[in-house]
Parts: sequence; structure tokens; C-alpha cells
Amino acid sequence: MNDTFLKACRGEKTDYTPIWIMRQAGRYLPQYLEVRARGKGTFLDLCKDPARCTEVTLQPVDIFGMDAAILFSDILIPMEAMGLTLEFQEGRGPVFPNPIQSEKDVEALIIPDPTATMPFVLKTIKLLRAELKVPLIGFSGAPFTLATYLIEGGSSKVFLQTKKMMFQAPELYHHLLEKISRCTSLYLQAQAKTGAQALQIFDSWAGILAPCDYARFALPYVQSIISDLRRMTDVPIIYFANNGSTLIEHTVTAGADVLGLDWRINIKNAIMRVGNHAVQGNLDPIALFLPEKDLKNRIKKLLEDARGAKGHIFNLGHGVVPQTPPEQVRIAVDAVHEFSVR
Ligand code: 1CP
Repeated sequence: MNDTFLKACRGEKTDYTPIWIMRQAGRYLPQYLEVRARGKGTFLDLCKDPARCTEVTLQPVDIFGMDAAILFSDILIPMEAMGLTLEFQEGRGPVFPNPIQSEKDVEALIIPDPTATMPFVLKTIKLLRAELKVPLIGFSGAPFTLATYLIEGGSSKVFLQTKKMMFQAPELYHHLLEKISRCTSLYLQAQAKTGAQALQIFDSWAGILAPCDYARFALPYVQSIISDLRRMTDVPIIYFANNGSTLIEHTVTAGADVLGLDWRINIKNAIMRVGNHAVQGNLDPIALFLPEKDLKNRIKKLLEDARGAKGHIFNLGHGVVPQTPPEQVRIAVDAVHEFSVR
């Protein structure tokens, strides 16, 4: 097995800088769109079909030579297992038609047994481990990010309902977050037990919080999940707080091995502030639209800037966008491998 990615997560010396990219299996890949169309059904049906999930997880590894695979699923799958109705509407993204508004709604949420309620995820992990020659990353959403979808009923711009609940009904908010955290903790433990070799926690919306609110309403739940995980597994844990450069003093206390960085911060500057952590990132996803020469120069500079890190996993600063030409992804992967050879 090529374990370069795992070594970089642990801060061990590697022969070159490993790369994978967030949302690497997805709509920018014609091969993904083909599999998605083949089975008919919705995006959720795809997430529950281990054979097709395995196939699309393998695609970017086989096509580009990524140094890690990320399980194909979605952060909202366990929220459905908690008893909520979840729909993915074309062009609108995820929708929860019955958002969480009251104590009664929170009481009704169940803490699902992952083996009983999400067997398709664990089956996919087993199928993937039999095929893969690079490490498999399992993942979840962070409790705060998951809560925004449950409270808003879907995606949001200003997160009015979420912040109103925090500020006006903090007990209700904390009760909801406790339940989401317990579900997430069990879900990640099950992934590690089944064969996931690293775990990433996506806090996609952390950056919309003031640091004082992040410290009170988001961070403690990530800390509690990670401390649960530490008791049962030593797989590396990556915590990605998107738009989180204003939160680094807090995110370093989450307990993760690796901090994911978005592109809004210079990586050299971030490395000075992250202490004893490896870092993952942080090319602007839209930089993949640069002309080839400029893209390569940009990657070379990023690799140089990251040299002082305890470990560096090259990635985008957030997910690859669907309009990205796959050829540009190939150029980026090859450039990282070529320029980082030690
Ligand atoms: O039509 C389609 O094919 C659906 C598009 C899609 C895909 C490919 C969605 C809907 N989810 C996914 C897969 C997915 N989602 C993966 C596995 C693929 C990979 O990384 O290779 C992962 C890791 C996620 C994680 C995810 N889902 C996040 C965290 C990462 C991030 O981008 O910040 C979030 C916020 C979601 C929710 C979600 N699912 C889908 C959409 C369109 C959204 C975002 C909606 C929004 O902006 O609020």
C-alpha cells in the first residue's frame, strides 16, 4: 500500500507531498456523471448503493493517481438515520422539509446504530478496502455544520434561524448539538472499525461564526467527538474548518492531527500558527482554471511555502467545482508529485 498520505498526516518524513482533493469524486468527472445516470434514481439512491459508491470512489484514484481515496457518501446521510426526512432537489441541494424548531423536534431524534441504519456505508468501506492501494478516508460533518442544515431546512446564506436558536434558546441548541455529536461519534467510530484509515470532519460553515460563538457553540462538540475517537482508534483525524483562518487559535485545540486550511490564508502564515499539527490545503479551487504554466508556478510556490510544516497534504482550499476541466486536475496532481520529490 502507498501510505505516503498517512505518513504526512502523522508528521513523518515522506518521499513526496501526497495529494487528494475535496469532492474528488463528483460532477466535474464525466465518469461520475455516467455512473450517476446509469442507476437512475436520486443522489440519495446512489449514496445507498455500495457497488456504485465503490466505483465512483475509485475513479479519481485510478484516473489521476490521487494519494488517498475519500468514501463516496454525504455528510447528511446520518441525519436521515436520526429520523429526519432528507431530499436532494436538483439545483437546490439538500432540503429537510421538517426543520428542527422545538424541544419536541429534538426529543424525537434518535441516536442511530450505524450498523443497523447505515449498513451501505460500512459495506462500501469493506468493498473499497479490498480494492484500494492508497488509504481510505472516512468522514462526517461537524456537529455545528450539520445543525445548520437541520435548523435552516437546507443551505443558507445568513444562518438566521441557527443563530437565533443559539442566542434565544441556547438550551435547545445545546441539546440538539449533543444529540448530533453522539450520532457523529458513533458513526465515525463505526467507519474506523470497519476499515477507514483516516477520518475527516468537515466544518464547512464554521467560518460564519464570530470566534467567541465558535468557541461556545461549535468547538466543544468537535473536541468531544475527537476525544471519543482517541479512546478507540489511532487513525489520523483531519479537521477542516472552512473559512477558518480567524479561528485557528481555537481550531488547534480540537484535538485533530491535521488541520485543513482554506485558500483565504497564506499557508506559511498558517503553519506558524498551528503548532504541532500537520496541515492540509490550500489551493483556491478556481486556481484550477489558470493557464497551465501559471497553475504549475502557483503549485510550486505553495509547496515551497508549506516546507516548514510538520506534515503537508496537498489539497484544494475547498471542494473542486463541477465546471473544472478534468485535464486541469491531472496537471495539478502531476505538478505536486513532480515538484515535491525530495
Ligand atoms: O448531483 C449530485 O451528484 C450531487 C452533488 C453532491 C455530491 C457529489 C452532493 C450534494 N454531495 C456529494 C458527495 C459528497 N459530499 C462527498 C463525497 C465526494 C468526494 O468528496 O469525493 C463529500 C465528502 C461530501 C461532503 C459534503 N456534503 C459537505 C462538506 C464538504 C463541503 O463541500 O463543504 C457538505 C456541506 C455537503 C452537503 C451537500 N451535499 C450536496 C450538496 C450540493 C451540498 C452542499 C449544499 C450547500 O452548499 O449548502
